[in-house]
Amino acid sequence: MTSVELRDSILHHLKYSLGKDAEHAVTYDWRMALSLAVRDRITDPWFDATRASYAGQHKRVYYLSMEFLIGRLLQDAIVNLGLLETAQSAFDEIGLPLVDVLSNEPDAALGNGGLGRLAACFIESLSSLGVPAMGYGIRYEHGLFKQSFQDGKQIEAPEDWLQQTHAWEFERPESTYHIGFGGTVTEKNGRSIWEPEDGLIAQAFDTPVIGWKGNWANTLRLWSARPTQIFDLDQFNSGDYIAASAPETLARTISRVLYPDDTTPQGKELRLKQEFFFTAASLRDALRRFDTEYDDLRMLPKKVAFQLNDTHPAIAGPELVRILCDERGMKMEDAITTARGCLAYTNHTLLPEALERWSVDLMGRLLPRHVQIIEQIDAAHAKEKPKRTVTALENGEVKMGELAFIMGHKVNGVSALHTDLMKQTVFKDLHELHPDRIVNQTNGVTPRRWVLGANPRLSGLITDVLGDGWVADLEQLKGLEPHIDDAGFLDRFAAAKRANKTDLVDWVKETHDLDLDPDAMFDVQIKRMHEYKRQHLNILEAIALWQEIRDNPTGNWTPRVKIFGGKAAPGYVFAKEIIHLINDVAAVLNADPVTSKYLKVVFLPNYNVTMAERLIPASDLSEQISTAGKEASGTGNMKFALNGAPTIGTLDGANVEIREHVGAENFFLFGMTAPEVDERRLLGDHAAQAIAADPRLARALDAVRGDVFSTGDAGRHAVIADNLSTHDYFVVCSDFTDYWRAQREVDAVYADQNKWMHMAALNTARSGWFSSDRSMRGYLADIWNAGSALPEK
Ligand code: NBG
Repeated sequence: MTSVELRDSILHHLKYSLGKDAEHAVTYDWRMALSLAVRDRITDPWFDATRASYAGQHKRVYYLSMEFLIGRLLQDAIVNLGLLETAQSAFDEIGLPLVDVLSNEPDAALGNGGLGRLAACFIESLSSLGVPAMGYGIRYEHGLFKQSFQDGKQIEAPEDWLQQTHAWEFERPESTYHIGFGGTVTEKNGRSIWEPEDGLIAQAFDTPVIGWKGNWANTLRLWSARPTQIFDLDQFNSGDYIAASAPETLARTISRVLYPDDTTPQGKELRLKQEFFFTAASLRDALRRFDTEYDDLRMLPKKVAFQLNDTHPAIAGPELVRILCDERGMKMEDAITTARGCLAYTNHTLLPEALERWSVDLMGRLLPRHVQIIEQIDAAHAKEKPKRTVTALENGEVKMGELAFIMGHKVNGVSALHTDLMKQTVFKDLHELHPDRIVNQTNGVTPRRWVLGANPRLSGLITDVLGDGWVADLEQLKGLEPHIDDAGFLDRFAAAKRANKTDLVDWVKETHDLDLDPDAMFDVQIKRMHEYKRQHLNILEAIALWQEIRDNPTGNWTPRVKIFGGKAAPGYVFAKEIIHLINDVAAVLNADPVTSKYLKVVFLPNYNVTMAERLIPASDLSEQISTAGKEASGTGNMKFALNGAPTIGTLDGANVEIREHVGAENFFLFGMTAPEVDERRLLGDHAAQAIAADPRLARALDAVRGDVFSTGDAGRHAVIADNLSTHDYFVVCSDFTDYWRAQREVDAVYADQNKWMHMAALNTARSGWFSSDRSMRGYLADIWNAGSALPEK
């Protein structure tokens, strides 16, 4: 497509789809027109992919996920279609900067963090690999809340991405399913029949997801809830307008908002309803498709794979059994075996408090038949493993992790360490019963969005050296290694980083009126706020460093800016305290005339996918400092490494594998290992001991406890100091001293820019394994037994 053709298509949509005259069009109109013009280019490959999937009778992969943190879609689509330069020229002619048009798009935050972003990367990789696949989720009207700060405290406001028309989706009024809740189960001719009492309609909205080079597109199908009955006309006519629209309001609540929590469960009725709502609709939809092609249900495991992204869709097990058995007449045991052949489960956390459990009372009220089926699943499992069994139903609760494990033919962890720990801890007993069921699939990230799209400068350099094959085969980045010492390579690498930093500095100035020095090291921690991620360890180190610079202002300090970004779940009080502390520390440090040229702290509000795309390419140092054993994998860690930011981190999650790939000498390791953490906790007074042994830590904690960062409001941050000095579950104090040591090593290396850039470039060259294409190939081979439908090249 030429830029003239693209321009004409944009103008056509502006006029005929949006009804706008170019003269009066605002940025929103141009963005919509461009999106529609680009969407037109996706439609043919999308139809072709659908046809090819049917024609080849390929096995289909269905990725069921409560969250798809897709962010903005326009630039990604343009990049994958190879239309970036074309779009640039088209808008040069129109006379509007393309960046302004692209940044007009709302960031679709239909997820909380890593789990949702992973789903988005996977669906893009499946398209890039040409695998017949579909993502199923919920079309939340309101995604993750918007965060702002008032006096340093987090304020939440509703997110409203659907206030504007969503340019990418196709509404499917004809693709609807009735989803029932409650009611009774009756027996008829030996069959159980569930007769739900209430119900609502799940309606599909489809977003095409185009893969690299536009060869294949899959569908992200999101369900929206609507009532079976719009409103009660009698009530309306009698004047009771509110009661008249009650059923509608109630039904729509199901897809109204995303639960704003990641690693804590909800235990709320609405949440269970959301889970069943999208899972049931997705299964029915997939079975409808299967029925158009095959008439033998025993073929199901050969033709259909359902991947359960965490336990949120784990009700898929009993629901599929119910459909096969009650509705399609399969024998219960066959139904269980057939369902298991299709289902697999990914676990994303070991935090015990995060594993979903539902009371049998609640589940029985909403899904009476499913509770019966879970009992039968347990019974069948006990029969299969008579010596010692593990059940999903226990002490009046349904344990969704166990249920997903028992009903999955494979269960996977998301990094090597996490998978090992799964075997040793949460699923120890089940693993002993089914030693072949747990497999590892280390997470990955899509290079299209996270390198090519987000970091055009670095990408340009890589392509100059290697050609563009690396985009589809990221391990080719290894080919950079022999060039790192070529004349000019490191200079160009450093220049790209420096230019990215300058862009960030300009943006921070413009949006937050803060002055940052692009020559300072940009030390970045961006992720959800959680005690196990230990943003408080990072800020304590900043405080200690500040105190030390004040003691010795003429010392040889390496200038640093500590950048934070991340949201705290609205109900997570302690995480909000940490935000407050970081903001208060920032205010004091940034105003210090003596130290601020060496050390600044910035907390950027409303961290989201778009902000990550801006920050990661401009980062020097990646903070991955969770308590060992707690971060299942991490995926931000991979994005930083790929973009040439070495990690300071613990042996946790995928950090372990990143360090193996980039080399121990290119990774700043500190802290206890997972077994050491467990052992350390056995010492009742580990925090007190650590504080007694490190005067720097003691002094930093005193400053937190005292008035230094409290602007007269004495004791404001005492909760944090007290927590850390007493039980300190996440062993912040015990890891502090080694963290400090590693940070000084970082300073020393950074002071030698040549050495630093060498290390940074090696991080890029050696991180190609962390592509989500590699992850998807692993799932295809080890879990789904499926493959690409594209002809081999
Ligand atoms: C998160 C983990 C991360 C991991 C992502 C994706 C949940 C429940 N888990 O470490 O905390 O990278 O999942 O696997 O959100």
